[in-house]
Amino acid sequence: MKILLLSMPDSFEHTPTVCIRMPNGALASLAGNVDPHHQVAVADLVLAQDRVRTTVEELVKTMEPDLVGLSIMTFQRKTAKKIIDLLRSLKAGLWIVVGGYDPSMAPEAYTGCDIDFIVRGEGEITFRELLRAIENNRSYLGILGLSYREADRFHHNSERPVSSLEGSEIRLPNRSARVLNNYTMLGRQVDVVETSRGCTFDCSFCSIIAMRGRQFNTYSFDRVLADIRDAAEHGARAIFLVDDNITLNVRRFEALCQAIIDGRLNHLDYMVQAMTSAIANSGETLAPLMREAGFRYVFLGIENVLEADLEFLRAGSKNIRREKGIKAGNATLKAIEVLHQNKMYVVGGLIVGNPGDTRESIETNLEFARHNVDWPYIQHPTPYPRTPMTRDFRDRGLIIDDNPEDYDGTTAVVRTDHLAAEEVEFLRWRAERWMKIRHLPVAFAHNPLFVLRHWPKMLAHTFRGSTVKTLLGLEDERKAFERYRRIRQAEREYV
Ligand code: B12
Ligand code: SF4
Repeated sequence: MKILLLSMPDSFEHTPTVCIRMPNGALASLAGNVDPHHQVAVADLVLAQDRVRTTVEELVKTMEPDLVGLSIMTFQRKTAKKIIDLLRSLKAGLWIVVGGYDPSMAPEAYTGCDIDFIVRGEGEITFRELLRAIENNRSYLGILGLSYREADRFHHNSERPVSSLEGSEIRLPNRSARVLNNYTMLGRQVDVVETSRGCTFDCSFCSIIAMRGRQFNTYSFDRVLADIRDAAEHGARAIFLVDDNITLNVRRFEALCQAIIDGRLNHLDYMVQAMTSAIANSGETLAPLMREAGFRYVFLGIENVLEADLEFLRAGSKNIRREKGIKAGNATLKAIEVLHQNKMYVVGGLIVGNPGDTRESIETNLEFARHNVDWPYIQHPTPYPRTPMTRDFRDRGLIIDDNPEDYDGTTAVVRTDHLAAEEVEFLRWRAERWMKIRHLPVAFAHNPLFVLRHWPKMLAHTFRGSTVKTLLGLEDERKAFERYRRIRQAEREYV
């Protein structure tokens, strides 16, 4: 069969496509796990953000796929539906499959669309079995994790248990299937690699709990190194380890860093997500190894610097610092210190706009970010389907926006008990732009040609909505904020 796999073009505030265009790891993994006689093409539409319609038209015309698969996050739902309509208008008799976080967590949002299948949860095995069933005209009934159309309704098969990732059940991704190129992380070709899946914590805002249960599964180092080598052979000079929580097992992470060094793969730049507690409590041994292995940016899940907010986010325990095994306060400052001592940069993940938040509590977090993180990644709590947080916000009547396309993390869609959603967003927007430009010299030192060529566009993106008058303080910043919101709204029309 001829199979076309698409990821959605929608991007969000903190990953502007001028500097960050990441491949979707799911699609290459699916491509690597179908039976070898299929012809598969992977197209990340974030690489064609300004020409989505023509790109899809061209791909369908040249490839004439039998089946198209779409990978979708919640904030991409509206775009996905438009692409589904476009595909239907381009080719009759096409099978359309949706998968990823949104169809898995909210399949009911897709049963009314003109699609044939929903793959819920992990996709590799389900998708492989689905293709075999279609080819051989067999029943879909036994395929775990699959929902399929049956007469005028959808039948939902039982859930598929998560894979242990042991052995060779899940094969390496197929990066050669990618038909668009120009992935970048500040001018360096970037790729994504997984070393584990899942997490045993239960932060209230995170989709991973409902997606995989509180389980942590790991790939062997041989497989991980082979995957990194494959990414490098396909041109990558920067690797994002997309594990949900690689720091759950610090000793394993240390051994992995050592394996990267021994495997002479430490000439690449690495990025990773980490818990503050793991970095603070094991930093002395872990951080130097990370540095030697090539880690450059660490996304720290700080979430919030106030205890009451951490409690609401259920993120207290992953932010605890211990001394000789005894709780000794919040781990954040210590984690940042250790990373900085080892010459790594901190991408500070914070969530402001929680139910109890006041102007002062939000300002406290923004002030913290201003002084301590290298690149702010500040978001608002977003009620994604089936997260514990969503139930909480709904029960308290705090959700003010039900449009999934606004659920991009930097649009405030919930209010607090004390502040309107728009005010929360304004406070973040006003502070964050200035924090971001401080990182420009570091980016320049590492990738001078890229920054020289693109700094006007980078600044234009960061300050969109603002004019010289705004920057000189001759105009009320709220006017610029209004313009920014209108621009952001218009940007969401990708198709
Ligand atoms: C890496 C990552 C990123 C990276 C790279 C994104 C990319 N290009 O793929 C970056 C940092 C850029 C990013 C940004 C964002 N992300 Co993100 N990200 C992740 C993370 C950590 C891992 C995703 C991954 O690669 N997993 C490995 C692959 C193999 O697994 P997978 O994606 O789950 O795919 C499997 C199945 O879902 C299924 N599947 C997926 N697609 C398809 C398609 C078909 C056809 C089929 C059959 C099956 C299938 O099969 C796959 C293989 O088993 C997840 C998870 C987490 N715990 O935090 C969040 C996550 C996906 N991100 C999320 C969000 C919200 C975002 C942002 C909007 C904001 C944010 N929180 O940072 C932005 C927007 C991105 C953009 N396009 O601009 C949410 C999505 C929630 C939701 N309900 O939509 C997650 C779940 C985190 C969370 N908050 O819980 N993200
Ligand atoms: S520690 Fe990270 S991956 Fe684990 S539940 Fe919390 S946010 Fe999700």
